[in-house]
Amino acid sequence: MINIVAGDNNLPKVVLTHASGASAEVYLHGAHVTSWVTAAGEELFFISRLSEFAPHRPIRGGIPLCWPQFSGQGPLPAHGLVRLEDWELASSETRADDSLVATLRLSETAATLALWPHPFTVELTVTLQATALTVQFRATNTSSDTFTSQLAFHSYFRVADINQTAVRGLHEVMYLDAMNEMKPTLENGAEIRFAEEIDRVYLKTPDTLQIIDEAKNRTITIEKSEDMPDAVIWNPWIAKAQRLPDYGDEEYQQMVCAETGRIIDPVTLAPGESWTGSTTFRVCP
Ligand code: TA6
Repeated sequence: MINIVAGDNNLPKVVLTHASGASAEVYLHGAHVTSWVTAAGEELFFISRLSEFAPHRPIRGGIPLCWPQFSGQGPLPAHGLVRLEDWELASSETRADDSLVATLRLSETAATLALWPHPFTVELTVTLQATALTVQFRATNTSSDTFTSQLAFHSYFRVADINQTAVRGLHEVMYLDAMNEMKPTLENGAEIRFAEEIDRVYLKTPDTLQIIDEAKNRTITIEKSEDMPDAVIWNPWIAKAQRLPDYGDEEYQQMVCAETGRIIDPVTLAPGESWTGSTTFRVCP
């Protein structure tokens, strides 16, 4: 079942409820996925208890969409424009295999044109199955000029205890270390564990990453299915957590960002051209 209901601060959200009991929620604000719940009722995404749900403000947690710019890698607001705008629900359907599909759409607005003078249409398609969630982003250049853009799904996963959490799949992959002036560095660990702020952009990564939540005996597998060469691993740890106004001081203990995207080699689109990137998340158990 797919319907639109009033969410936090009365912002509209699309609720997908799968026949298995699994569910997901995506706010029209920013086409922001804020929840993915297992059939057993376990929430898999992190949302800060201090997150704003307000016009032109980002939601802290879930899957912020970073487009056309990642982080501060350009002149636009951090992580670009589209997570700050109100999208529309373009279509929704229940497929023969019981998967639920909702597509949200946004075209340029006065606010985006004021900062980035390019007409565009972007779509986010969310597909919910019993033990998987897929997000697919499609950008189309509807202008008469060429433009270049980055895309990242800035996914915040909930974990029981960051001290019992590991990320696997990035062994011997090069990363740019945001904690060391973006210095190119080789990942020499078979897994990444956390004891300080980690903020790394991994380049040309394998198509599958895993988050191991040892305390919950749970694995989330991240499959980068279409043109998503890069991955970002981030935990703010203590000092940065205390500096973020929409993030609880202690919340670094219950989350890890494992992001996927096209960051280092941005996409250049000629007029009329489109680009698509997608990622599938699977949970076990
Ligand atoms: O993806 C990691 C990162 O770029 C970090 O540097 C940190 O700034 C994080 O994103 C959160 O960004 P935000 O603008 O949502 O506070």
